[in-house]
Amino acid sequence: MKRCVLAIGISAAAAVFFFGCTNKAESPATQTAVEQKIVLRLAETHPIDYPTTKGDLEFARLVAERSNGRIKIEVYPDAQLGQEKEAIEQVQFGGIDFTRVSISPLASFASQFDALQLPYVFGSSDHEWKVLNGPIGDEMLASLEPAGFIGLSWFESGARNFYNTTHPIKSPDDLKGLRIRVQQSDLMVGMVNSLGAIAVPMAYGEVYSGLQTGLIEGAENNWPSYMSTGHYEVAKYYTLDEHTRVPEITIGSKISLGKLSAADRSLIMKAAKDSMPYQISQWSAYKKTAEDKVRAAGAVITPVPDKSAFRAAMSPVYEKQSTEVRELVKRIQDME
Ligand code: GTR
Repeated sequence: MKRCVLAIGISAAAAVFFFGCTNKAESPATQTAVEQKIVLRLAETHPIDYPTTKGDLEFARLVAERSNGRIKIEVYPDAQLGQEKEAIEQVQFGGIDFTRVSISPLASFASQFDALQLPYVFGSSDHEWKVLNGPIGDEMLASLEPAGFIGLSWFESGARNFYNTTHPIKSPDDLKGLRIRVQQSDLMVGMVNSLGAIAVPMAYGEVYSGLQTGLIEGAENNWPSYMSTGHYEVAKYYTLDEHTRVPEITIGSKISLGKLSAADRSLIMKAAKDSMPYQISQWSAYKKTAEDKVRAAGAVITPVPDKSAFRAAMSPVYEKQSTEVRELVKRIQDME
């Protein structure tokens, strides 16, 4: 008797679509898979036109092209699969296969990542990329495995700046007493508290309403995020203190990727790396558009030509770091 089976399973590892017609009389060895397609999901917090999402789509395009359409990565933008911390947890448990996140919330799962988000640890974008593209970057990606992640690639994130609803911030003293939203990271809480402000860890998607309702008075982010979230509409004082350059990262689930063949895994890992130049190329144009839009909307931009007062005020954060992080910081600083 001939029997057709359509099995669509979203396994913990991957959504695998398998269509096969089998004859009950046949031995398993003669059963043939008509088509086997692997569908994997990637969670992204930003909108579809944001540079990181474009990088994700490039990653997916390369994987599809190089597997002749056999492996499909579905990109879910706009935090459709959850906010960053939840997306990371899902990846850890294999419920989502990949996510592109800031390393800031990831550091709660792998504390060595704090070395990359300390204030002013990178002197410039060139310094940051020298570190990420060198042995430290490779070691950091590999170091995620014990936590259940496969570190895949780095994306550009620019520098983060403080903004608020009430007044221009010209010196660290101007931040005192302000409730400032930070990413869900202990280091970020410590950094903002060291300025005499009150750190409020909160998911990215809640910041706009937080600013609007007065739950918080400020936050901090790069030009592209300040613009794409519309935060500039409700918090118009933006200070160019450039306190951090927090890399963006794409991670895969060790559980999901562990279920693929070694060849498919390396195809995916190479495609992720190869998507980096495209994302970086998208960044500068988007950043310029963001800056123009924010300025045209009447935001008050405060330049900080001498950042030493901000640097000094945030330096106590370094003292709280573990030996592992301090050693990494030393190596990072030696590369400047
Ligand atoms: C952005 C980053 C996001 C998210 C956000 C935040 O710059 O690209 O992934 O981490 O910051 O502040 O939560």
